[in-house]
Amino acid sequence: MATDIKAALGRQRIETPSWAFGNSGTRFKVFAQRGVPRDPYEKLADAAQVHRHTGVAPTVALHIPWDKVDDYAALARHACDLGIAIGAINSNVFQDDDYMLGSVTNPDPAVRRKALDHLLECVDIMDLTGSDTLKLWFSDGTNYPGQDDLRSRQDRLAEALAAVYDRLGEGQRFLLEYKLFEPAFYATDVPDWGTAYAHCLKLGPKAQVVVDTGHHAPGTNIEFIVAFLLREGMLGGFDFNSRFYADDDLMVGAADPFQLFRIMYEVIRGGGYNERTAFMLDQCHNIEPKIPGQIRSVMNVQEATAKALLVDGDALARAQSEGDVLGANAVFMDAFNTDVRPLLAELREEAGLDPDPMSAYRRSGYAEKIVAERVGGPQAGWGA
Ligand code: PSV
Ligand code: MN
Repeated sequence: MATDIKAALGRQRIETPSWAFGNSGTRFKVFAQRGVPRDPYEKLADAAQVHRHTGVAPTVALHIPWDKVDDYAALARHACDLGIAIGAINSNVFQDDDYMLGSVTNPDPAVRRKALDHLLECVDIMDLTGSDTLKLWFSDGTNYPGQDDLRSRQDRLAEALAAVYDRLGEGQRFLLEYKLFEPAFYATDVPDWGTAYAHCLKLGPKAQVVVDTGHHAPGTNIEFIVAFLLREGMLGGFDFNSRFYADDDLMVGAADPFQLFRIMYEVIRGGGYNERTAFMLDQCHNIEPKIPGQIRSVMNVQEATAKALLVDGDALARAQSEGDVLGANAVFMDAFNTDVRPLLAELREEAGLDPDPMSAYRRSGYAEKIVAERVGGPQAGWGA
């Protein structure tokens, strides 16, 4: 049993986001940290540290244009030299003045064309980097009732998605992300999983939904959404993070480890624990150091996964079929309350890693090295 669980944990892959290594903050203040990367190459070097100490984070997602470079093939080679690879390409149609009234749903056809060209450019970058996943998030929406026609905006969105879908090559897919609100406050054009699901369903198997755990109303049962999407073959992956209030982008598993466990249970139960589901982090480390913030997040996902794998399926099925409410709940809680840290330490040692990635990183001297070496030049951050 423990051997099976360890084997399953050994196969786990968690993707880090390049933007987690740059400076970030709130609309009130972005705090600069020393040693932060100045370009995408340095971001990849930091991501490689997360993989070096955890052994389960071999890919890093890019965000375009934050990670724009002249030679994407060279960037992919750099990743390879560091022992990692480029993961999902994240599009960005939310940071240009032209997008004030929307990107692909903008009433102005010229702005829509510009947004679509960017999305198609992201597919070109997939070709150049070997990435198989495009992540689409649209900040599009309206702030005031009557501001624009809700239905026409859906038509424009569908048209753009179809054009991107048609451009996808063999083995490529896009993941459509939804978000309840922000930056639009009255109506968001892709506000929920249902809207994302309906658009993807119309297009075909290369379009799937991505669940960003921070993009729901308080109290939403995210694991239900996960179970449903998996049942329909429409769950493409996760943007993992934690929230207390809205889209806080805090470390996954920090605010609600029980919720993360419940999500991972449904992933396993629904047959989604494999390479077809992208387990990505989408976080910003505003006040904590970034590389250990990512290491901690990866470990939190591993711990939730280990606990979910520990759920005794036979005992649970028996209790459920007998209508034993408390018994079934106890099976769940027993797994959640198990201390899986020794098991994960053992797994790391067997893989030739330090059993404690956080302290291994601290002892490596990498943090001091980047502070000493990365002097001068503008630091990477939102918008760079
Ligand atoms: C939007 O809030 C989002 O979750 C999307 O994934 C963006 O690309 C990402 O955050 C940027 O941090
Ligand atoms: Mn996200």
